[in-house]
Amino acid sequence: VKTTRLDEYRSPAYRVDEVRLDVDIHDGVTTVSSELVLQRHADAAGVSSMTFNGEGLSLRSLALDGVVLNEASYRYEAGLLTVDGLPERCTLSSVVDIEPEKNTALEGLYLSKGMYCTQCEAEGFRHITFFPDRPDVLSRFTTTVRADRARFPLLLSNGNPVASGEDGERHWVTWEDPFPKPCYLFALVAGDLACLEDTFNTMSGREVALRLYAEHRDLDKLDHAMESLKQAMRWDEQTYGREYDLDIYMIVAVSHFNMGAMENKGLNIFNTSCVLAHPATTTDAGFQRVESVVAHEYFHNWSGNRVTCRDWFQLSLKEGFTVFRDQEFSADMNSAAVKRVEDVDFLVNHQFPEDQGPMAHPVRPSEYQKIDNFYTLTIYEKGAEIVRMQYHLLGAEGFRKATDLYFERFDGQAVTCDDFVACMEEVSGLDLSKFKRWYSQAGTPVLSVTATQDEHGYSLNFRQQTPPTPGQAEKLPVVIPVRIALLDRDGEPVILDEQGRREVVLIVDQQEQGFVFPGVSGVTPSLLRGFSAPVVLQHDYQDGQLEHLLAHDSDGYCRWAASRELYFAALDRLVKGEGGTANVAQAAEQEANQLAAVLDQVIARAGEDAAQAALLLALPSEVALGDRHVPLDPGRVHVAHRSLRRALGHALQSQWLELSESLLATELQMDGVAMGRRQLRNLALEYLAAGDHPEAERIAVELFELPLCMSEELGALRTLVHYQLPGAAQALAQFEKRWKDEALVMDQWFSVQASAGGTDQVERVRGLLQHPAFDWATPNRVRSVVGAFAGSNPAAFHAEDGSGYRLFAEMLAKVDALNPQIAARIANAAARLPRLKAELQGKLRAELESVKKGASANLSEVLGRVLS
Ligand code: BAL
Ligand code: ZN
Repeated sequence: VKTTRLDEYRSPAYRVDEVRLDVDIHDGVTTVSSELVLQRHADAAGVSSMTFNGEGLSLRSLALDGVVLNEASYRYEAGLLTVDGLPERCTLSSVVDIEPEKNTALEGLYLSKGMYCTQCEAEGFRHITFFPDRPDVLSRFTTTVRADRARFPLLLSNGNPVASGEDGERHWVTWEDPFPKPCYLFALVAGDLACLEDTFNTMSGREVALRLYAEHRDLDKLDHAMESLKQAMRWDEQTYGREYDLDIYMIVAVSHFNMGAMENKGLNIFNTSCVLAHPATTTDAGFQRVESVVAHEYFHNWSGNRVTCRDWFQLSLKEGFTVFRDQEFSADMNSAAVKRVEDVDFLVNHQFPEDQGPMAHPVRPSEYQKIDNFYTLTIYEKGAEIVRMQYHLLGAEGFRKATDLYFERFDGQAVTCDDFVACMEEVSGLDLSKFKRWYSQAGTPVLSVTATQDEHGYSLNFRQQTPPTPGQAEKLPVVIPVRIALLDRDGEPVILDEQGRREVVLIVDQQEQGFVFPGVSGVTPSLLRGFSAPVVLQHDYQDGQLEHLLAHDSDGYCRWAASRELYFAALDRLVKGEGGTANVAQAAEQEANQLAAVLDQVIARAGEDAAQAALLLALPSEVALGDRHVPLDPGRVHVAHRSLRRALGHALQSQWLELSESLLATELQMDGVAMGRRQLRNLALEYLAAGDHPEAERIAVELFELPLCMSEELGALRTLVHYQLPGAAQALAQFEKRWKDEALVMDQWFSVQASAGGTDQVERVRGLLQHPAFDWATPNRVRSVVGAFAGSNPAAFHAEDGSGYRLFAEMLAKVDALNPQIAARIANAAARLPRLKAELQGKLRAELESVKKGASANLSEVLGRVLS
């Protein structure tokens, strides 16, 4: 497999100014005719040959300026068409046949439940026609789509419809996109879909038609996406001064989709899971996800489409920035403090492990084999944190000036992360050269802090170190903005400097650095407020300080981080403790009794913000606990986690019972407050069940029988199944009967079972694969079983006898044969291999090695790194 390297980047010899496509859809074979208007770049004088990507295309004819080319003047091999003898300006025409019906990899043009649709990012367009498939070739597209009129009444592509016609039983529509774009933003849809229509008046007074398409049966599930879209459009105008530029904005929901959604110019294509929402079928988390993904794809219209990436090494230029934008949007639409903690929770639980394992890579990688494998949490979430740090370094006003400059200067261009940072520097006068190490160095920096008190005052001393990662043994210090406050005995932040500030940002950019606060004493440090940098913070808190932070800190992140520290300290002791299970249970009781007082205070304040209370009261996940222990013994971690859950359930049982019953709503509300209350109640119910409370089953069954919404129904089902309460089997059967025709709900049904912890669960998961509704070719269904098993069921996945690994390997091979991208993504669950205890490492290694033998390039790259 070829490795692509950043330092080998060369600009293309020819531009493609115009693309005229004709896509003629017939059952079995689609014929794509294309005309590319090529123009040699001024700095490529003397070059007269050009290569075009093309994968699996059946070439029917090729012509240059209308003259058919014979086979002596071109070569098509190994996915590349090379044409020689090109003049400075010319038109290359080709006709190819493709077979979308056979496309199970879901890259390029494919069929999803009777509808034709496309996915071209990153390198899907080469499966449709010949093209220089790279993001720095920007072209104006005109696309004609032809298909049977009765079966495919709707024919869509990017831009505006400019002509249409009928031809017997067939019809055609021509679309013109006035904005030059890279081919990864090309999209096409042919289907029979229902449409929800609305309009949006932009800040300059233009009216934009908004059209959301889904299967007819799902028309009632589009309102939330439409509201979210309009809010996102307004927010981008108000926050970034960015206005939408076409007359139509379309979103199409499709069932078979590798990603969450795709920002194709004017024609977004969405996984149904990220656009459809209805209280009866969608959880509250699902509602929030729709809001953020709709916004994310919309924001790409500027951060990604109008200004795009020069090459795929710059992927975080658009993804990190756009994630930051969608996070801030969601924070503004909901509770900012809760949103920040949720985002940090996700980052530390998922991106940090990626950064600490064999898949670690910089936010701007320097090489890759398959770019699809680099749509990672590092590119997205860590990338967003890097943009967030720049936002805070410049301040809101400075950052806005810098983004204005960026959008204005690079509109219509394909640029780099350096170009983005250069705008930040130009506007602020800051020198960010050292800061840019965040882009090029992989690994999560560890920031150790010690506090000392002497006659000069209170001092904080920092030491930073970034651990080695594959291919990067040595690391330089990075620039770490550390936002801090020092809390007095009443929990009030003290004055820190002569300007009277009670919160300051310390810039730690040396390996070791100290800061003195004269005259300050008797304080508790509140560190990394707002999670001001993506680092692992280490500090030995004095007795009672974490409890003090949890009780008093005004910073939501620091309260949450204090709760994590307390839970992890207790859990770590249980994992490390000697003795058998009986002793663990006893030790867990003691730990729970210790924690009870401070958790009781959180519960007492739950009325202020139920969502925040739920975040503070939830134990860190079993997987997160495992990540703290090397060599990892997942069985031991499982017992420790389960024991503390049970002990906390028991120690606070009257509080959990009270929360389970008092938070019950009588009518459905879908606002943040109501969602927070449901989240807290579901958590309380789980604790109640964990503590074997006799009322747990009754409450869960009542809730399950008469739920107000899917969050209640699924919360009850999860409690019944995960705690193996007697009503579980009946509830599963009832749920299946109720929802068998709702694919997204059935995904949840599968996922609840595949993630039900317990070492005896491997056979149960194997059974799910035999269910008639299980389908290897549907990514959402595969994720709901294979993904949930490998990612959220550590006890079964790491079963001592290796049966979980065997099942995992079998599933990977099956998925890979159909859809390499999905297989490679799921394979990331094996990245903890080097941390496992020796017996398990050997078993997992053997299984992965056997899968690797016949693996696709995508899967092979991931397994190669894991096994290296
Ligand atoms: N560009 C791929 C999907 C997304 O990040 O929006
Ligand atoms: Zn994106």
